[in-house]
Amino acid sequence: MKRSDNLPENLLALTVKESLGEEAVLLRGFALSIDEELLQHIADITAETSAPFRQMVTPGDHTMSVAMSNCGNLGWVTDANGYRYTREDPLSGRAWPKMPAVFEQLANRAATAAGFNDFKPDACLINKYKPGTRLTLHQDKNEACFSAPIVSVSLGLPATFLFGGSERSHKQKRIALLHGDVVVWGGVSRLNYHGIAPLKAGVHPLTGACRYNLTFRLAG
Ligand code: MD6
Ligand code: FE
Repeated sequence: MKRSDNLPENLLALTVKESLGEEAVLLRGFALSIDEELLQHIADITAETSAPFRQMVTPGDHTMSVAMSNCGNLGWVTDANGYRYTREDPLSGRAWPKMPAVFEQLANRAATAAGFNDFKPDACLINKYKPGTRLTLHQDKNEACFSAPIVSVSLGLPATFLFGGSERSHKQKRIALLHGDVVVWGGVSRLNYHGIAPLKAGVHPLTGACRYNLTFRLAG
């Protein structure tokens, strides 16, 4: 039996919620019971013959330090033409890999635990961080509608999450995100600025010298 066969019970029973602000919560260890299954899916999706990790280029011609891929009906991309969602992977010209059922179920359960019912993501951005890589402060605003929450899953090396307010200048909280943690935010916090501080060196027993992040969104 795969561990996701008892996903709802596993996930809901173990929830410890920490508030990060209005309508923003950290579910400590929420994905821990299915960590290996999630990592196997990430490996399959990002295999050389599927949708491999790549460092995308911003419209300002800056190569992102974080490597990215996607699964689901829509995938987030950036290039000289801007930030947007596409149905096809620009590297292969094919549709992005299908979102595994266990990903969708995890995102839906986490959203429910955070107070957002009926979340059905159509996009899953997969981020890979090596030591020293970072994600500068940004808002997630390329989605067609901001009424759905965002669900973000951390795997592997720990990271420091920077969580600010509705303006870039607002003071940021610094939150340690550990293997298996899930962050959910929406509502009044949906457009808050956030980022990831440069990843510290380390080795995780399941991922080696890296951190993965899955970000689920309703993009289209
Ligand atoms: C990361 N996450 O955790 C990057 N965005 O690697 C994000 O940019 C993010 O965690 C929106 C909501 C949650 C997130
Ligand atoms: Fe983001």
